[in-house]
Amino acid sequence: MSEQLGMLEELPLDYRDEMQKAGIAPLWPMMRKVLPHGKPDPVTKPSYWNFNDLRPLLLRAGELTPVEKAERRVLVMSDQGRGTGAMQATSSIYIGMQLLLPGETAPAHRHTPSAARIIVEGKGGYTVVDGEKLPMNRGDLVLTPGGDWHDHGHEGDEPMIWLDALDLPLFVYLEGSYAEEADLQAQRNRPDSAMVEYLSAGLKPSKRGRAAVRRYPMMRFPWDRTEAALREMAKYTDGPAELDYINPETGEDVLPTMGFTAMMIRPGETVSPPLSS
Ligand code: 1HN
Repeated sequence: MSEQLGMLEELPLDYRDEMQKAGIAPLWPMMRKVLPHGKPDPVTKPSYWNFNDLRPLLLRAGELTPVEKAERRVLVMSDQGRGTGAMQATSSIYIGMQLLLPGETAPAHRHTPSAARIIVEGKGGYTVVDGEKLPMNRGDLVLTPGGDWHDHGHEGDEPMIWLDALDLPLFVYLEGSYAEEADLQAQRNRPDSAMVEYLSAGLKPSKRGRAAVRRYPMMRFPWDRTEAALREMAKYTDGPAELDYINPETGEDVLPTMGFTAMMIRPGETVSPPLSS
């Protein structure tokens, strides 16, 4: 059944006026817009951003805008379906590239959206999440769950560049997006939990005599481990090797709104990952 639904113009003018005054609208002329027939009708377009184009622009932002004037020095990847200036890459996901120069700090704040970072370039950077100092090494996946205080620092001598992914558009849509600001956090004087409690896959601290488990117990997934695991798995796998990042206490995706998978594709291989929910 796909007959045409009635249009607004078919309704008498006085009726349309009365409806407008009453603050109401008929559903049927808009029905297919909010409920497309048979399949979704996304605004989001496949988009491509080239790091070699983006990198010099990001480094120039480092010269033009001191971090104190930016809070976070980021260039945002705009969905081509929404056009220039769009603060989102898809309906629900924001991604951007952030630059922190040697000696700089980005002040603490916390917000309702969650963030995850993938480190692209540089050494000596770190982020502090809820008092835990998380080193940023190339390829690491670093989490900042919604509501956790976080600030960034840089003890190295070359620019740090990383990719930020946030569920920000979702929170904007829900009208629940906001932040609070503070000074830099005190850092606990110990390595992060990836180096202590969750050093080895398949092992977690015993339940016996233990304080409550944190909701996000592991907030850094070191790339050296992920890469070693992918390479080993690829030896015995036809097609691409794929590993899901999980919360080691629950086995669930690392964040409620965002999951991450590392994939190794051999030269010449092509893959079309299926849509999943
Ligand atoms: C944010 O807090 C960070 O903490 C990066 O590094 C990017 C984009 C939008 C809103 C908050 C960060 C962000 C952000």
